[in-house]
Amino acid sequence: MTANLTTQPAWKKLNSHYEAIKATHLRDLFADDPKRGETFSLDAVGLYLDYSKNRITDETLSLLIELAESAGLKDRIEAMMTGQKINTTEDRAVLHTALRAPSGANIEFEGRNVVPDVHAVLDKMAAFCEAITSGSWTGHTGQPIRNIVNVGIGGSDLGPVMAYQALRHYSNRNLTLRFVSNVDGTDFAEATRDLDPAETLFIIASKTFTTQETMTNAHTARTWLLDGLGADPSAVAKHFVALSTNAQQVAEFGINTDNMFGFWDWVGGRYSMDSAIGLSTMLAIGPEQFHQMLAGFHEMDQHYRTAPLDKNLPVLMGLLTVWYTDFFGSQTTAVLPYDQYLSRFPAYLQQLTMESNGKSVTLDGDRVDYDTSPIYWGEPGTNGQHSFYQLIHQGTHLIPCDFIAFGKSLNPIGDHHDKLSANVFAQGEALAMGKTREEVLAEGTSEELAPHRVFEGNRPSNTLLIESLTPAVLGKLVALYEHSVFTQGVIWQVNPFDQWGVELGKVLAKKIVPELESTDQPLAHDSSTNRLIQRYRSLKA
Ligand code: G6Q
Repeated sequence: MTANLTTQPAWKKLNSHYEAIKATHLRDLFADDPKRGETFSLDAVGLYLDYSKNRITDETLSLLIELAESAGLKDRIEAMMTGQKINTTEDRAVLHTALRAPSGANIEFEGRNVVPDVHAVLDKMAAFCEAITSGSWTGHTGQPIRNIVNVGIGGSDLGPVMAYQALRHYSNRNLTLRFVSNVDGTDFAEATRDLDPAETLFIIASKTFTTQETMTNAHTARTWLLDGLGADPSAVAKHFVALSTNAQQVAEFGINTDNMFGFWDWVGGRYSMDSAIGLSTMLAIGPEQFHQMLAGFHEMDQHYRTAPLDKNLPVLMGLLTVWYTDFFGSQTTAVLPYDQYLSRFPAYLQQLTMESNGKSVTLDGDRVDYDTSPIYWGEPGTNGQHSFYQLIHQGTHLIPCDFIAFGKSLNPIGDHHDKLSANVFAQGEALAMGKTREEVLAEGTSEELAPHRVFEGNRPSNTLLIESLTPAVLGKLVALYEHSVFTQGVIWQVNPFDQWGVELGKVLAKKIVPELESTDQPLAHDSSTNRLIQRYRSLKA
C-alpha cells in the first residue's frame, strides 16, 4: 500500500496552488504589499521570526494550516505531551516535554505522575554539581576534579557538545570539559592526552549502556585512569559516574549505582539533552542556569501546545519545510547561525531532523510517494559566506535557509557585532531580491559578463532575530526545532521517534570485527567487501 497523503483534498489544493504561484518572484510579492515584512512575522516567547522572505501568500498559509488540521496535528501534539505511546514501532511514549515541566506539573504515564521523578534526578544532579565545584567531591588521591570528560555518542553526545559550545559564555572556566564519542582511538587519545587522571571525572553517558563505541571508550577510560593512578580498582568510584536507564549494566561496568543519574524509556536519545544526559551541561553552567534553559524549553512547549496553528512558531516552520520539500522539490535546508557559540547547532540539528524524519514508510507501514525530511546542514555566518553560499545564491538547487541572529553580542568588541549582523540581513535580502540583468548592466558590466553577475533571487529564508543567546533562549531554540520536526512528521505520517535505519550497519560491524582480528577466517560477503577486508588485513599486517 502507499500512503494516502497526496490524495487528500488539502494536498491537492496545495498542488494546484503551487502551480499558480511557483513563478511568482519575492521581489513582486514585496512590491505588491509594503507591509509584507510585518504581516509574515511572528513575535512569540521572546523569539522574532520573519518568514516574509518565503514563497508564500496568505492562501499558501491557509492551505498549509488546512493540511495540518486534516492531519490532526493538535490531537497528535496532545497525544505526545500526555504520554500516549505514539512511538508505536518501539511501543514507547515520547515525553521529553516532561523533562522540562515545572515541579508542580502533573504528567502521567501509566498512572504515575513522572514530574516528581524528573525533579528528583535534577536535584541529585544539582547536588553532584555542587560537590564537584565546591571541591567537596575529590578524586581518589584527594585532589579536586578539574576535568570532565563526557563519553557518549549520538544523542548522548551531540546535545551535550552543542550545549557546552553554545553556553560557554556562562560556563565555569575552572572546569575543562571534553567530549569523547568516536570509537576511533584518536578521539580518546586527543581528549585525554594533557589531562591528569587524579583530577579527571568521566561521565559515561549511555541510555542503554550497551553501545559499542561508548562501552569501548568507557573501558579505555577505566584503563587510562587505573594506569595513571596505580591500578587500585577502588579509584573508579571517585572518577566515574553514569547517565543511563540501565542500572544493571552500569553496576556490571563497576560504577556504583549511587553515582548513576537515571532517565526513562520515554526519553529518546536525540531528545535527551535536557535529561540526566545534560549533566555535563549542568556542570559547565551550574544548576540555576540549567533550570533557566529548561524553563526556555518549557515556554516553547507551552507555545506549541496552546498557540493557534497560524501563530505557532514550530508549526509555521515545520509547514514551510513541507512546502519546499514536497512542492518545490527542495532537497536540503541550511541552518545558518550568525553566532560563533552556535557553531555545533547545525550538527546537532542534523541528528534531530534527519534521524527523526528520514523515513520512507508511514506509521501504518505504507510506502510514501512523497519526500520526507530534507537534508539539514549549515555552518555559522559569516564563515559560510566565504565558501558554500555561492551555490545558495547562484547554483541550481533551491535551498531554503534559516538564519539565526542576535541583537546583542555576548562579546561586544568594537563594531564586530554590527558587521556580523549587517551580513545576515544582507544575505537574506540578496537571496530574496537578487539582482536583475538590467541592474547589472546599469552598473557598467559588459554584456558578456552580465549573465555571470545576475542573481536570480527568489531564494527563500526565515530569519530568527533574538535579543541575545542565553540558556533560556537555547532551550527555546532546541524545542522550536524539536516541535518543527514533529509537525513535519505528523504531516508525513511517519514515526519521528524510532531509528531502525541505523541497525543494519551496527549488526554487520559486529560480525566483521572478528574477521578483522583473524587473518584467515573465511569471508562470505559480496566480492567488494571481501576484497576490502582482505586488503585491510594485509595493510594491518
Ligand atoms: C538517538 C539515537 C542514537 C543514540 C546513540 C547512543 O535518538 O537513538 O543516536 O542516542 O546510539 O545510544 P546510547 O545512549 O544508548 O548509548
